[in-house]
Parts: sequence; structure tokens; C-alpha cells
Amino acid sequence: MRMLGMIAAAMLHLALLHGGAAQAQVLPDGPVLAAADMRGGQDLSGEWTYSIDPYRDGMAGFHGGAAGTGHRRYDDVDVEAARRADPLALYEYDMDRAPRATLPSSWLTHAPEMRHYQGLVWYQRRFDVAPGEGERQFLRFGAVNYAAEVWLNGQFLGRHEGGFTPFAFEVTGLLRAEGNRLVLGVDSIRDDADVPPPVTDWETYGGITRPVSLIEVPQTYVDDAWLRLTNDGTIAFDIALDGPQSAGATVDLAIRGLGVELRLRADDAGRLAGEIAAPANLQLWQPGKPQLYDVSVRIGDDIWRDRVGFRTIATRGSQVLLNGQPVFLRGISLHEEELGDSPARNMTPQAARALLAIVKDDLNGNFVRLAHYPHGDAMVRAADELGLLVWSEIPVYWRIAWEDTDVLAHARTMLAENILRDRNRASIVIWSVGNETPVSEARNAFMAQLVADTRSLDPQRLVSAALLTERDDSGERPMMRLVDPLAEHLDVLAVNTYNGWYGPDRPADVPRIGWDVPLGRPLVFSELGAGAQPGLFAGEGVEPIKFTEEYQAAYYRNTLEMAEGIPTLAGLSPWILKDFRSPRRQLPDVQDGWNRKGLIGPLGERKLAFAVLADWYAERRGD
Ligand code: GCB
Repeated sequence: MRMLGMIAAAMLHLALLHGGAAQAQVLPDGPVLAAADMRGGQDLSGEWTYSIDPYRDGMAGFHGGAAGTGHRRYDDVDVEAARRADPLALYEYDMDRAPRATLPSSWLTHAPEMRHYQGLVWYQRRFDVAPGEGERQFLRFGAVNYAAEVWLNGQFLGRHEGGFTPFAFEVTGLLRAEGNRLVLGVDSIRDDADVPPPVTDWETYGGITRPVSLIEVPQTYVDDAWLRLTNDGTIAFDIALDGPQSAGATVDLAIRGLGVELRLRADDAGRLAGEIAAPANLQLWQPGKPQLYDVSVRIGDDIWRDRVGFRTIATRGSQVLLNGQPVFLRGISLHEEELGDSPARNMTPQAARALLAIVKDDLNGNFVRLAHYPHGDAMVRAADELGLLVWSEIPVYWRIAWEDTDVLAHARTMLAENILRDRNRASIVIWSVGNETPVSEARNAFMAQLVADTRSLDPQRLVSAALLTERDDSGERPMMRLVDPLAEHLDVLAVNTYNGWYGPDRPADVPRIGWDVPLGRPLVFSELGAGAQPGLFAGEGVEPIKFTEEYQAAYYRNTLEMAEGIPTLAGLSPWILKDFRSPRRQLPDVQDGWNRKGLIGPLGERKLAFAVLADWYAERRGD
């Protein structure tokens, strides 16, 4: 079937995508470069040099003035040659001869002395390039944790804050054929005005943790494109061009395998939007058959590509509906930490698939909560391909400076960066705006703004947040109550529950605990969990103590029994698939810097509780 091109002003969705004052304020500066990972370009992974700078001498002098020449790691200078040329030249760094490290990776594994380093680290990468005549170039960073200042050939390009979302700078005209010098000052220190705040329950993993690439495009190119199936049965699209030929440009949109070939015309701002009836031969994306289609958008010489699945997500009463059918979310939570005894947040596509395959094939899952911040492109792509539903979250976690308008602006930008990167991923069904944030007026307003932003950037997906509950012991049995005013803004109610681990209950007390939650909407246990050191057993006839595998398994059996008594429960994502590094967790010989609530250990060792959950999910398989 071939569809004729159509684009009608009446169908414009631009108001949602780019219009409106509230919207403009949250959109990140600079290019979107949607599906940047599909554009190829020059991969700047590999060998970089680095130099620690705990006193930030490269940023400022010790009396507070400008940094001195001898400390400015970003200057475009061959330090060794400069020293030889001038006997009085004084340099106290040399990025060309500094220690080497292979990126992307957190710096924790660069050298033993970097394991607990927090602060500023300078990174340099030299590279040659043959820029195409008349082409534009962008440097794109998948993520730098936490803040990055970037220089190319001695010229400052800009700063980015927030360790989990991509950013890019245009560098057209700034490159030379040989020996480009790309320098980043990467600072892992966060303060109370950051998102997340300094205190969390995971390892910080400072550094350049996701790929860096040099992307080349024609003068006018497709900066953003978003396709999705709507609940009305149409495929809707929004496209944004950038460059001198954008206004009124002719654009070709194609979906291979569906016979969709549209010739469209951009408006004066280089944007276009519209919708077509979904072709009859469309295979819906679903966990049991994660069908993806090759999509392309062409303007002149630029071809934007992505692989997109089409599905709907909605709620009806207390059910979550995927493609109109109720689905129970058989999930598990994940941090962005690869298997191994010395992880470095080096989440390659293989590492991501290894974790997700355990969820899908062994745990009988269909859902992952990617906690507590946006995970890398590799992870969400793998979820699309393997067929796992995804909860995607921003690190609005615990104690945020709710009253600070700059913090709100920052959280909104991070949210927008995450949504703009991932709107084409069928796997993502829930955007979460935060985790365990204590109720207050300022917090309620902050979170409500994030919910509103989410809905305006993506009206189709479900919005949630992991909420705190209150415990009431005044009656016959303990009651957990959800009394958070944010609940009324959410499509999916989500709570974390740790009765039987934190608090007074034994695992056996848990099934009688009651839940008092607003009805008529799906409830998800976004967390439940207990720790166990892999291989630590209480043994026969002994009451298991905390951190034994038997205790964790009993906790799971009892908590699942409690869950069975909650009529609106639509799914769960227990805490957590794999033990993960956390500096809060220092019980010797048991934790040693690891949060032990994994169902598997760091190397993939399965604990007893793994089978408890896998069996429970097997009984609830529906896809
Ligand atoms: C929570 C947090 C999570 C922690 C977990 C724990 O409620 O959301 O980040 O790691 O509890 O292990 O205590």
C-alpha cells in the first residue's frame, strides 16, 4: 500500500511539540539530534588522557582570579614544546602526556587511586577529521556525570549539568584536519541545588560514561522526528528541520515494510506534523513480538533514520492496557551498572542485553524500571529490541531544594532532554518524575510542574512517580496509606514498600498488612526488597537473619502474598535485579560497599529469591 502525502495545517501538533511559553522554557538549548546513535559519525570512544584537579586550578586561580597558564588544561598548547622553547615557561600539567584511559567509562576503574575520587577531572582526546565541504559538524555526548565544561582547540563550547542525558555542540568551522584537541572538565561533585542531590543510595560513577561522537550533517538536516501510534489508531508524526533550507522544505517520510511513503512540506519554521491512518498490515509492538520498523525522513541529502515500534498504552480503571489489552507488569528495577565485580557504568549494548535477557528469559518478566535516572541509549534500544516495557525516570530523588526556582528549571530541562531523546522508543510506557519525595507545598508544586511538562512533551504515555506511604498501626492490622496529593496528577500510582525489611515486621507478618490506596487507578509496587549476600545461608532449622538468602526468599514469598490481596495492583518492579555499588552500605563481609538487595549478585549469582519471583511471574505470564 502506498499512502499519498498529506499534511494539513489542521493536523498540526506543533503546539504540543514546540509552541507555548511554558514549553519553550524547558526545551534544552542546542540541537536535539534525535536518534543520534543511528547517525554513525566519528566515534570518539577509545583512548583519552586524564588529569585530576582536586583544587580546580584549571578553572580558577587560588586567589579567585582567572586560572593561570600553567594550569589551564584546555589551552591548545603542546606543553612539552612550550617548555623547551622557553626556559622560564612553567606548566604544572601536560594533557598530551597524562595517564591514559579507555572511554566511555567512569573514572573509578582508571587506576586504584581513582576508585573513591570525587571532584574535577580533565579529559583530553586528540583526533583527526576530514570535514565534508559545506557540511555541519556536532560533538555529541551521550552523558557526562555530573557537570561538564567543554573546549575544542582552546575554544569554550559550553557547559552541561546533569549526568544522565545527552547534549551536543555545533563545531562547524572549528575543526582542523589534524590534531584536534577536545578537552572536558568533568566534575562529579553535586550540591544541594543539584538533581540528584548529594546523598543517594548508589555509586556516583563520575566521568564520561556514554559515547562521544562527531556527527556530520548537511547544512539543512532533520534535527528531531517523532512517530507514534495514537489511541485513535493513527500514526502521528512531528518533524523539526534545522538549517538555511528548512522553511517550506520538501521532506520524504517512509516506514519500510508498511508501504508508507509521504511527501510533505515544512512550514516557515521548518517544522511539520500530521497523522495518517495506521496501515492495516501494521504489526503492533508488544513484549511477545517486539516488531520494529525502519523509519526514514529525508530532506535533501540528509536522511534521518530510526527503528520504531508502534503500540498504544493507556489505563482503564485499575488496569494498564497495552494495545488495548490488560497487561500485568512483571517487572524488576535496574541501576545502570553492568555485571562484574568492578563495574564502571560502562553499559555497552552487550552489557545491557545481558541484563535484560535475564529479566526476560529467566525471570519471566515483561517490564523494567530503569532507576533512578535516564539510562543510556544502549539500554532503551535493547529494551525495544528484546521486548520489555520500560519505566523511565529522572533523578528527582529524596531531598531536593524544592523552593529553588533554578533547581526546578534544571529538573525540567533534564526531563525534556530525556523525553526528547526517547520519545520514539515503544518500550517506554511510563515516565516517572521522581522517587520518594516527601510531601510539602513546595514539593507538590515542583512535582506537579514536572507532570505538566511531561504531558505536554508527550501526551500519550503514562505518568507516574514512586511515592511514600504512611503507616497506621492504630487498628486491628497495620495499614499502609497513600495520602500524597501528587497522586491525583498521576496515571499510575506507584509506591515503594519495605515492610519486613525496614521497620518492625518479620517477613511472616507481612501478608496481613493492608493497603489503603485511591481506587480506580492502577497501583504498581515500584520497589519492594530485602538484602542477601550471595551464598550466605542460615542453614536448616535456624531462623534466618537479615542478609541470609533464606531471609530474602521468605521476604519475597510473604510480600507477594500481600500483593495478591490488593485488587488494584497492576504490576511490580521489585528492588532490584542485581546487587549494586552504594557507599551507604558498609556492613563488613556482607555489604562491603554493595547494596545487597539484588536477586542476583554482582557476577550474576542467583539467590534463592530469584526463583520465588520467577515462579510467581511464570503463573502470570500473558504475553
Ligand atoms: C529505596 C530507594 C532506593 C534504595 C532502596 C534501598 O526506597 O528508592 O534508591 O536503594 O530503597 O535499598 O533502601
